[in-house]
Amino acid sequence: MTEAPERYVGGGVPRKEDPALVTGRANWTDNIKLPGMLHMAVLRSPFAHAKITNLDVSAALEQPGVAAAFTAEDLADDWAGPMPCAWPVTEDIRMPDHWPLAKDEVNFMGDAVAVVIADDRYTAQDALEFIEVDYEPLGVVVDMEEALKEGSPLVHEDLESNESFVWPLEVGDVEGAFDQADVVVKERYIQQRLIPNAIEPRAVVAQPEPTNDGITLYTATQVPHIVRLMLSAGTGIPDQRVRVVAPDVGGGFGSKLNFYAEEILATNIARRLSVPIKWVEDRSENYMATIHGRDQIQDIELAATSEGRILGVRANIMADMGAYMQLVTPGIPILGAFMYCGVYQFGAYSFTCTGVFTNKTPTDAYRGAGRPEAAYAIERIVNSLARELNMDPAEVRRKNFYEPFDEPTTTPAGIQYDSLNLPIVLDRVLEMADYEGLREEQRRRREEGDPVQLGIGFSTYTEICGLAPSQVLASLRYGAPGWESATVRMFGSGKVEVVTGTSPHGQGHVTSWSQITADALGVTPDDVEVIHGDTATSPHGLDTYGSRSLPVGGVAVHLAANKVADKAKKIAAHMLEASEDDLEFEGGRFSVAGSPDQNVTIKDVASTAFWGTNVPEGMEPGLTADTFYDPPNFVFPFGAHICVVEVDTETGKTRVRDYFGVDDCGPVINPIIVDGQVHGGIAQGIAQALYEEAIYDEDGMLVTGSMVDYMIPGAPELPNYTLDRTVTPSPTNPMGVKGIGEAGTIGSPPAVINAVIDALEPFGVTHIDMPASPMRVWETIQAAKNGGDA
Ligand code: MCN
Repeated sequence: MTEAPERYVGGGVPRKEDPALVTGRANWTDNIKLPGMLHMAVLRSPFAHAKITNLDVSAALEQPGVAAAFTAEDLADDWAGPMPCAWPVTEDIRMPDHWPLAKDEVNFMGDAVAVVIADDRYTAQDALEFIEVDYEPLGVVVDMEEALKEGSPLVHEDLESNESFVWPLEVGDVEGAFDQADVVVKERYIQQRLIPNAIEPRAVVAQPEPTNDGITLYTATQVPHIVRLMLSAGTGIPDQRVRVVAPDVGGGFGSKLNFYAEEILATNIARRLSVPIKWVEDRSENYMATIHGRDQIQDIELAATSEGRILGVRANIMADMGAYMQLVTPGIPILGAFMYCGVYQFGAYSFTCTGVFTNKTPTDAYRGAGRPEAAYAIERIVNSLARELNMDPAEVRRKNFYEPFDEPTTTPAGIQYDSLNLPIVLDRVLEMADYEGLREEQRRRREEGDPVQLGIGFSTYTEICGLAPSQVLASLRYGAPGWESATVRMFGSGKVEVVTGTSPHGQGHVTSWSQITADALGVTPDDVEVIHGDTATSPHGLDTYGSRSLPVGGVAVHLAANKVADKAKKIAAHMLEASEDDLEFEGGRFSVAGSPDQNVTIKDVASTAFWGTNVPEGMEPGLTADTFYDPPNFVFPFGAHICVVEVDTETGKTRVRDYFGVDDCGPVINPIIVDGQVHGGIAQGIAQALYEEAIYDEDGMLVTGSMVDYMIPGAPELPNYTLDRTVTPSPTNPMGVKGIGEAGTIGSPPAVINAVIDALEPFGVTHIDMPASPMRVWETIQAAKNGGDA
């Protein structure tokens, strides 16, 4: 393979995406205006669980400007079956039928009941008021433990239980490990429910194609290729006539890794009425009807020796599915199944996950998806072990770390980590934070009885990302392969077009893929155009989630670009009448070793390949290469974080004073982008730890239904991060790269909560749940002062 010296990879190339974004020239789905386009509004259930005893849209139809209105019954023949769940994690999983519009019964507040189509959005929205619906309320269950009790209301009567599945994993002699242990620590953690808040809510424009009975769907999605598959299966339109376009997408954080009812409804109605249909979610619909994240109860036990060596871990998880399965709902906790052993080497591990239905919005992927939960549980309980043994939390971690390795190494959960070097990240973060100095300050403030106490919290994490190998995904019953595809084309001008199957929505793939291609072909990033997010121009792809884009899709670009460089070298050798082996390639120029005057640029070669006049005999003209890349393993970024908080013990308010992180995602393509990903990721983790929580009342009403009640932190709540990196290449892929898109969100919540608990140690506090809001912290302090009673 031709390897050009790297010029742009690793450099801080400014994001090519940003000028359009910051000057308002981005092309959001809501900017799309098509001739004859009508607008859709969705009537949603105000009840968490009810029978629909009467539904009549006729008065809505009489409103001026209203073109149509539909119920589930009206559209019954337009869609092949219930909405798909692509990850039925066990063979005997219970899954309810989930229709784009509820049939006879609604199962959560926000469930779609009927739609109105009108000339404009406001008319459609107003006409919803004229739809007559009678509901007969049914019993509601919002709490997972209640849901599993005998006699509890059933979310779906026909399933005969609120238990969806039980997914077990056991490796090694777990009983034996716990029998032998000197110390057993047992704790329960609550992963509160979270609401993803992408800046751009969901939006859809469906455009029927009268000439071939096909459909074009513009949708604010992370997964246009997966949406194409689903639309084709549900409508029966052959997939080559289904075009799905993800225009500029304003964030997703997992919530747009899905296939939603509104995508189906807009498609079906556009085909029925033969006009384009637009639907744009408003923020309160977003809170009710786009998926939620987390919502788990974690019972975790850890067995150790009196010296602090871990012998075994048992994790029993309950995961709230909400009322239905969305695209990968049941698989989300299973993504964490292999990660509750964290960065520690020991012999015995068991994990069980019970999936539970409740009358709430369905859960699904939210940044980290399964891995933040696992990292939180193990990083909290390791801290508790340190407390139990009166050891320093850094030392107990170090004692159980893997020795550094750079070849695949089997973990207690039976998978293989690719490469880890934990001591260097821990040493570096301790040094950056001046750990000794912090402990000294803490001692002093404790002695002085300072009402504002200092807390220092650790997290040493790894995570599983780069979601691929197709065979492994299939063995986990995941409903999609894991490869990624790329095409690299060099035109006669020497300019380059890269077609990628990834679908960026904030991650800067255009810049990163341009850097990778520029280095392989000796051009500049500005010479490279990256095409993505449109199944017509980028037909093969499996999209963006699970921090897979660089370790799978970026590697595919690298491989395709190098194939092009290899062909260019053959043509250059022919042009120079030299042997290929004697050619050197530097700065976009092929020259004969020892005779630098004999040279051609890759642009000359591109022109020659285009004209087809001087290519080696038997070689096709043109400079194009395709790649499908399916890696042999996942990748495992890792890191060590220290969070420093000040907790006002009189008001309960926590301030994150400093945040130190050393992360390792292998070689970095673009440090500006990686810093941005880590910053955003940590912010989202701090948000979970201290601020955000979706709350339902006992009737299943979403109490935190807007940004007024759902506390999203802003810049004033967040510290300046002090970050560094180490570079431990992955043996999984030829670039050695690991993903970074979720690492910050995975590493940070336990660091923050461990810091809050550390600050409250003088009060004897050993536990607090997320979010550690001022009220919760204050109540915890009062309870500790009263000997445990709140
Ligand atoms: N990168 C790099 N060097 C590395 C690793 C990554 O330069 N060693 C760069 C990549 O080239 C790419 C970016 O970092 O430009 C992220 O790459 P990767 O880690 O492969 O993650 P993905 O692109 O697959 O992004 C998915 C990830 C996920 S799962 C969520 S959720 C998330 C996240 O990205 N949602 C985001 N980051 C987000 N950022 C924004 N702005 N908006 C979202 O919705």
